[in-house]
Amino acid sequence: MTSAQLPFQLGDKSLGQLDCLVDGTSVAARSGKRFDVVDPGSGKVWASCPDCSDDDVDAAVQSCHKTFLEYSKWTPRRRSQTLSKWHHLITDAREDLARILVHETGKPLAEAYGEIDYALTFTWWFVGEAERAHGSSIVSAIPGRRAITIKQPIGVAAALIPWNFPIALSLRKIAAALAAGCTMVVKPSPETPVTVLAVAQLALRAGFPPGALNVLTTSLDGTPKVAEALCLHPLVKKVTFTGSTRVGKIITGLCARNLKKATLELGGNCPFIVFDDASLEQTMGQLMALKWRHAGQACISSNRLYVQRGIHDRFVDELVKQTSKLKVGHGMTEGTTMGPVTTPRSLDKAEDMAKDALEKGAKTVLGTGKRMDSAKSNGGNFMEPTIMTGVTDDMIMSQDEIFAPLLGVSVFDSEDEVVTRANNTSMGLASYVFTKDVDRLWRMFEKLEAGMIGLNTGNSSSSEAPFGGIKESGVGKESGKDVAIDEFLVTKNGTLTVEGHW
Ligand SMILES: *[C@@H]1O[C@H](CO)[C@@H](O)[C@H](O)[C@H]1NC(C)=O
Ligand SMILES: *[C@@H]1O[C@H](CO)[C@@H](O)[C@H](O)[C@H]1NC(C)=O
Ligand SMILES: *[C@@H]1O[C@H](CO)[C@@H](O)[C@H](O)[C@H]1NC(C)=O
Ligand SMILES: CC(=O)N[C@H]1CO[C@H](CO)[C@@H](O)[C@@H]1O
Repeated sequence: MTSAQLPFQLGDKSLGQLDCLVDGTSVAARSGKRFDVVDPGSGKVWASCPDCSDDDVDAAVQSCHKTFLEYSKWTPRRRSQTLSKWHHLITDAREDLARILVHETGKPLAEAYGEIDYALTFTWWFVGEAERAHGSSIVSAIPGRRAITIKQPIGVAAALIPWNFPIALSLRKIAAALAAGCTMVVKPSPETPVTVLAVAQLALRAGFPPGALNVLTTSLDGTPKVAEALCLHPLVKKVTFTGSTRVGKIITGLCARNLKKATLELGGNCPFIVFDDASLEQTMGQLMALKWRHAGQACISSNRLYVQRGIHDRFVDELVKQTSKLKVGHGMTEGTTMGPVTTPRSLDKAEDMAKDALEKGAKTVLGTGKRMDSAKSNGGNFMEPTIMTGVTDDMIMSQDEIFAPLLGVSVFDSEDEVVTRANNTSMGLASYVFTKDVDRLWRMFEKLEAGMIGLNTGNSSSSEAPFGGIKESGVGKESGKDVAIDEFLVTKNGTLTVEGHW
């Protein structure tokens, strides 16, 4: 299939690139095999990409390594200027990228624009970071000794990108690596290869050298082998992964064999806590945007909703009222406010969770907890938003990430109780708390076990703030000053002996 046959028009046809990008050229898999890319909103195949295997990895890494030897010597200013060009080319391609994104992920067009705008905050951030990654000079405790640290790019990096925010999460990783002076092999998720190929094409056009950014696509079946070959390749010095905790542990194990540095952004199970004194209007606005965005498929989504008893009934009424206004449909259909889930696997999981909750005593107050029947779904992976009350901590939906338009409400009484319950998970990505009592807000900030705490907001991720979890939600940071670019740098310590008196 060529880009000429895409089911939508592209202003810039060269962005409909469907082959891998290695060393600045389009290449197929060595095996010649391809896999299908499916529109989650219609179930229709609309493109195909090379189904790479571990056989394809070495050439991509060697190309990155060869380019690294040159690119790492570019001045930070030149890297910064080229990143800035890339940023502007992506901005200009916003409409084309949004259309591709809708057909890969299923999200509504307005959300696709939202993701691109969010993604662009990262490219812009790393334009600035490139020139500000500095070492330091250190006065020693020992007479006549001085120490100086310098930071240098670590080498070829590999990035494994998920399907829920393919543009935002690829730009966040790629921009950091390129700013640091590293080159990178990217493996997009099998659901969303085309957006990643398009931004890589733009990087080449911006002036990054061939081999600075290589993209290998692969199917779901091919993914473990390609990921393993990237993690184990001796020339890959750094791995950055966003995905499930289960896979994150496998990646860590592979990297550990050669003590390779890894950044891991893993699962969530984030609590969203509403105290009696919260502003109903503010809290509801934030919850609606956070929970239903991309049909619940975000790692920082609200997974467990804890509402204090005094406000519980009013809160549920308002939540049901507002959620029932959502318009479920294809992401390109005018007026759609919630799309399908990206993969049919997500529907199976959500149905199992809803069934388990009902069996354990929860009540459905909106929706069915089941996929839409085929007469209505038109081939897409649709589920009407479903809300349940009486949800307890022993239900699967309280213990595992939901990643679907299913929301359970739990009631709580005291601050101590809700802290214990909120923290009682192996995860620690984000937590959200809503209250107008500033003392309590501060206490909750300190007590909740998560890497990111939303204080009267459900919208706390931004390029200037460090993004990353604690506990089993991950290791390392992906934005923010110094910390994110440091993930791609090594620090060297020079010690100097100074002789003579002055
Ligand atoms: C690094 O710098 C510190 C601080 O001056 C110094 O004490 C230490 O010996 C240095 N380490 C190496 C390995 O050079
Ligand atoms: C934590 O959760 C587990 C089930 O996941 C439960 O058995 C245990 O009682 C909970 N602990 C607290 C302190 O709530
Ligand atoms: C989060 O806040 C930013 C900045 O105000 C805004 O542009 C964006 O739309 C918000 N996102 C959501 C999901 O509410
Ligand atoms: C600060 C605080 O209260 N942390 C608690 C969070 O909850 C976990 C488990 O429920 C406790 O172990 C922590 O002490």
